[in-house]
Amino acid sequence: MFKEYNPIQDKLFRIIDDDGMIINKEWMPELSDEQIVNAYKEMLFARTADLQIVSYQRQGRIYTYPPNYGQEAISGATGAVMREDDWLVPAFREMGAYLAKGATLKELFLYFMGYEDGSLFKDAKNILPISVPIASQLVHATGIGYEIKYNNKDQVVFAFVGDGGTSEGDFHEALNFAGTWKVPVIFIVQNNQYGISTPFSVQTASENIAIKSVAYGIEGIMVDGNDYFAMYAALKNAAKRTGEGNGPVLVEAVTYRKGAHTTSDDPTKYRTKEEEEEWDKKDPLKRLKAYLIDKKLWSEKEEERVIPQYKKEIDSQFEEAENYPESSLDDVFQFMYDEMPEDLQKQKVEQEKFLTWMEERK
Ligand SMILES: Cc1ncc(C[n+]2csc(CCOP(=O)(O)OP(=O)(O)O)c2C)c(N)n1
Repeated sequence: MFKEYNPIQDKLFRIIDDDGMIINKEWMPELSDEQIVNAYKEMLFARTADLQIVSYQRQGRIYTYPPNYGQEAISGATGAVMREDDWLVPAFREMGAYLAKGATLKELFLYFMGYEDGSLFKDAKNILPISVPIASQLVHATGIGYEIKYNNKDQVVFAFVGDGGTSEGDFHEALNFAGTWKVPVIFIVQNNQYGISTPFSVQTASENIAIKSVAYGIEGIMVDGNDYFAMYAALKNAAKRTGEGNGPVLVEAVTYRKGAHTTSDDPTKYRTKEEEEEWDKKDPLKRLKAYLIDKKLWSEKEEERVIPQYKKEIDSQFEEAENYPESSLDDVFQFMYDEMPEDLQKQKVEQEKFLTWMEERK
C-alpha cells in the first residue's frame, strides 16, 4: 500500500467515490455488513452529538467547543482499528475515537464545561487527555511509543494533530525521534484545510503533508479522510506495519472542517460558500450512507428512527453533566503548589472580596 501510494506522487488513497461507489476494490477492507452499519451509526451518533453541543453552547450551557462536523470518518475508522491496549493520544477534534476508547459523552461535556474531571476518561483504557496546546501531544505519543518498544509490548499509539499543528516544532521533534527509534506510532494528521483562518495553501510549501514522511525516513500515505473504507484500510495497514517493528507511519487524512474552528469563530470571514458546497459533495456520512442504501443495508426510515434515540441519549448525558457538583473556588488556587505562594494568597483574597461584592449586588 505504502509503495503504491507514495506521497511523492501526490496520489490520494480512496476506496469509494463521492457517491459511495467502490472505485478501488483491491483495497476494500474485509468488514461484515454489520460492522459497516455499526460504523455508520457511530458516525451518525458523533455527528448528532456534535451538532447538539453547538446548540448547547448557543444556549449558554457549555463553553467554547471545537466542532467535528465533516471529519467523522477519521475518528470512526480509528475507533474501529484501535485495540483495547492501544493508546489514543488526542488533539481536540476526534470525538468518535474518544468514545470508541471508552470515554463518555458526559466526560466530554464536563471537559467543555471547565471541569477537571472531564479529563479523567475514567473507564477508558490507554488514552491521554484532550490536548489544546497544538502538537505538544505528539511528543508524548513518541514517548509512549518508546516505552512500548523498550518493554517489547504489543501496542500501537494513534496520535492526532491538525494541518496547522504540522508547522509546530513539536511535530518535527516527535516525528524525527519516532523515525530514528522506529517506535510504533501512527501520526494521524487531520488536514481539514484550515488552521483557524489559515488556509492549507499557506500552511506549508510541501505539496502535501504525507510527503513530509520522506524526510523523516518513515512511511507516509495521503488518504481521503472522508472515505471511511480508505481510512480504515490505511490505518489497519499502518497498525500492522508499525506494530511489527517497521517504524512509525504518517497518515494524512484529507478532509474539511464543515463547522467553525470553534464556537467563537465565524468561517464566513475567510472562506467562500462555493468552497463549502464543493466539500459538501464529499461529506463522509453522505458517502457511506449512499453505499449502505445501495446495498439495502440502511434507509432514510431507519435514520429517522435512530436520530431521536441518539438525541435523547445525548440530552440525558448532558443533563447529568449539568448536575455535576460545582467545583469550589479553592480548587482554582490549591493544586498548583504544595504551599500557596504569597501572590496567589493575595489573589484568592481579592477573588473572595469580588464574589462577596457580586453577591451583595444581587
Ligand atoms: C501552541 C499553540 N499555539 C496556538 C494555539 C491557538 N490555536 C488553537 S487551535 C489553533 C489552530 C490549529 O489548527 P490545526 O492544527 O489545523 O487543527 P484544527 O483546529 O484545524 O483541527 C491554534 C493556532 C494553541 N492552542 N496552541
